[in-house]
Amino acid sequence: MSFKENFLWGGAIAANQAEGAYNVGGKGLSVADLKTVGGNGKERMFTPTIEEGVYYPSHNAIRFYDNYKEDIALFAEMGFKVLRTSINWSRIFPQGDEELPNEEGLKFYDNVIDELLAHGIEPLITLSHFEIPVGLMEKYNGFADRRTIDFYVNYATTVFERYKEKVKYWITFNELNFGTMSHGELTVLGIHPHGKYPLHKMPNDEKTRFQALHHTFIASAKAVIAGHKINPEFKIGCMIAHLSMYPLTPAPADVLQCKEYDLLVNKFVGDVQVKGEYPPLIKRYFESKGIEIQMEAGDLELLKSGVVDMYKFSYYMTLCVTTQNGAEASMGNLMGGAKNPYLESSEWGWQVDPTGLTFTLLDLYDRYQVPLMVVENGLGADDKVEENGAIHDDYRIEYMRKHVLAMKEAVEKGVDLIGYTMWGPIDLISAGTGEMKKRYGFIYVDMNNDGTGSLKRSKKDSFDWYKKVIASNGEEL
Ligand code: BGP
Repeated sequence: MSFKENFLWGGAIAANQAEGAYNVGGKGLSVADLKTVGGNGKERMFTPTIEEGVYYPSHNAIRFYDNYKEDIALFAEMGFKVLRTSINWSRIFPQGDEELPNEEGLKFYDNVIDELLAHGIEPLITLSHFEIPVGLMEKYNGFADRRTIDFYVNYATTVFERYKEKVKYWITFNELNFGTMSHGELTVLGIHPHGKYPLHKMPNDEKTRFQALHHTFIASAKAVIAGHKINPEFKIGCMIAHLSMYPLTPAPADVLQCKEYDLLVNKFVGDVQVKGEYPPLIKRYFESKGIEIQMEAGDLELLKSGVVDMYKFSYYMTLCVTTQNGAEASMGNLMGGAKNPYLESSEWGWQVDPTGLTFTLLDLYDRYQVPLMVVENGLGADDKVEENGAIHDDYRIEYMRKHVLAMKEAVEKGVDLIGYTMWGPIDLISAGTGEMKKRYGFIYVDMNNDGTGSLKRSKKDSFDWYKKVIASNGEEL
């Protein structure tokens, strides 16, 4: 048993981390455009307005906006079957609440999608990848206000209609479970981080956050329903940052805590989008915290009829959970945890765990029994360019080989896995830190942390390796 014949091999990028041209072609500002560079492993800083002399990594990114033809040609050379990218909402609706879309923004995505199709690459489009128009944040406090649902659905419907003959695979929100955490408020929910919202004086607290998250659930469900009406062949997925976790010790208290965190951080959002209902245990959790989700009549039915067709997730690392004080800490994607003594970590402190991917695939398939797709996975590393221009990223090849083997093992055990889009096939801006030197790509981009560099693209050793993996459908590793 191995990967399916039509297994979707490819890579994933996101508009704000790749495109640049943040104010070109009628584009409005998105929340990502107000974020500056952070430090190693530290969160990126948000400034409410653009200040002269401050460096905002998304403003130029790696100029995919101008280079998309060259970049797509390189993806095609590796044999990509699929490219996951996002549409930047604020290119289409610059303020977020306009009735009619910005034609110039759509034109750019017409070109990108046509270019992909011309190379036989299937587009997989994320509607919101950490990109909510700043206008919606300022006027409505993002998804804290129910009206934002309609703006999102109008945007989704606009692009579904436009690309109904060209795009089959969609994701409604990137890493929506990030919305369960306080630092996801701005990024996925569009809630103003400094508590300044002229129209709605809602506090930035857990109640607001979970209310806003409920609104994204409704927005996602309405988009799924609308999408299936526009084209019943659409395959629309959720996207969860699966933060797989283990109890640090077999102490029952650690095991119990781990189970509870897994529900709150991973399974809650997955259940709502895949099963169409709030899991019963999360309702109790909310009650215990005095959180009451305001629902309108019909919300529960909407969640049920707007379930996604497949479960898509990102997987980079695992973390450990413990009730004990003083355990050594580790960094991670979106959240850290206790350090696992059995695992090595990346340069950015993320614990590398291929077996954890097999475990996660089994866990998810057992729970949901819908097709799964790994839509992000990879190793962020500070690559060195040799004098002759070569980049020997054998550590990346090693990381990916082990993760592909881990997927294969899950497939052998019966998991329905339909594809793999590794993260950042071309170096791009880090979402977590805004750095450029945290590189994931098979393609090197000559650009530095401060935005200087020629932007020239060159192949790393991993480029040919991945080409071979795709050509052999995951057999030659
Ligand atoms: C995910 C995001 C991506 C991506 C990736 C790697 O959480 O969906 O946008 O950037 O993580 O994270 P980082 O860029 O912080 O290394």
